[in-house]
Amino acid sequence: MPVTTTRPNPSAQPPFDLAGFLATRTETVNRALDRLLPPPTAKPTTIHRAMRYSLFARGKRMRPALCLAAAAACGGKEPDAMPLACAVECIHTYSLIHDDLPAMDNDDYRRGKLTNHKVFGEGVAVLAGDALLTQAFEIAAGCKSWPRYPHQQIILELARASGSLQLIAGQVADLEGEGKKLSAAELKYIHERKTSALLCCSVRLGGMSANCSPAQLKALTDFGYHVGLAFQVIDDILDVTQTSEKLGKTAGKDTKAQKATYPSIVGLERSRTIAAQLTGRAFKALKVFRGNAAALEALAEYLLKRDR
Ligand code: GRG
Repeated sequence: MPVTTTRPNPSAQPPFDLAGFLATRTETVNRALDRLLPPPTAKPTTIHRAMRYSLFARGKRMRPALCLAAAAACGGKEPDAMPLACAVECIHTYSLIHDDLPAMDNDDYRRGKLTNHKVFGEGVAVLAGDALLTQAFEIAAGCKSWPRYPHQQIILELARASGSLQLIAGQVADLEGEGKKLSAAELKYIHERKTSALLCCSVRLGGMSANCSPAQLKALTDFGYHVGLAFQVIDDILDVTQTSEKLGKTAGKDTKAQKATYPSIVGLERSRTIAAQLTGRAFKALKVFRGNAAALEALAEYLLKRDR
């Protein structure tokens, strides 16, 4: 069944070339990451090769894209947002490496390749994750400072989103929920932290890099929160509807691990409706940008309709 979206008046807006946006931004983000990370030849080479192995695999680069799109919506300059887009991608990649470890989800494939610990061993994979997390803060410390958002604010933003009350909290609740029957509210608690927090942080940082107004930051927070929740609902749906080849990671893992997901609690159709409703809430949050958030809108729609 096609998913209906509530994208505001799409025909009234000039079409946004999302494919072009994603292709060009993926390239510029990759180039920036390559510049910002120690080269693979830096000693000890094992750790730098391991960091780069996962970072430059087939990731969708959605968090950097959201960061850059949010900066554009606030009238910012892309080079100012770029280090923050890279910092978020480093944190995201760290979380994937650790999530795949035998002590966590114990997965063999990620981003279309063998997982980090399968190639480099568990010890180096833990350290590669740690190094990427630390790298994110080094990158953020080296970025520009903005009148409304000095470095302290930027570092705090990254630390809060990745800390024990958000990303880590979500992962802990996810681990503790395995094999248990969770309510929809408990599942939402996990999704808010495990997924939405970092997506929300991505758009907020994009806005901050444009020295956005408090009203714009509030709108981006609202947008990021809802897009983040929709993202995880879709992720859960794809886990049961797509192949491992398409996803680049093992499909059907949630069912196997007896994880509570939206499809397992409310069924596939209702899950699709919920994802569309959440995306609708995200679109509404963009009103304040008065038509200047075409990239964010297109990304939200794409994330709802994605197949990987
Ligand atoms: C501290 C030991 C330790 C572990 C922390 C925080 C954490 C491990 C894991 C985070 C949990 C996690 C992986 C959440 C899922 C979020 C999600 C849906 C990720 C997939 O994102 P995509 O589809 O991936 O954007 P790509 O590969 O395309 O970037």
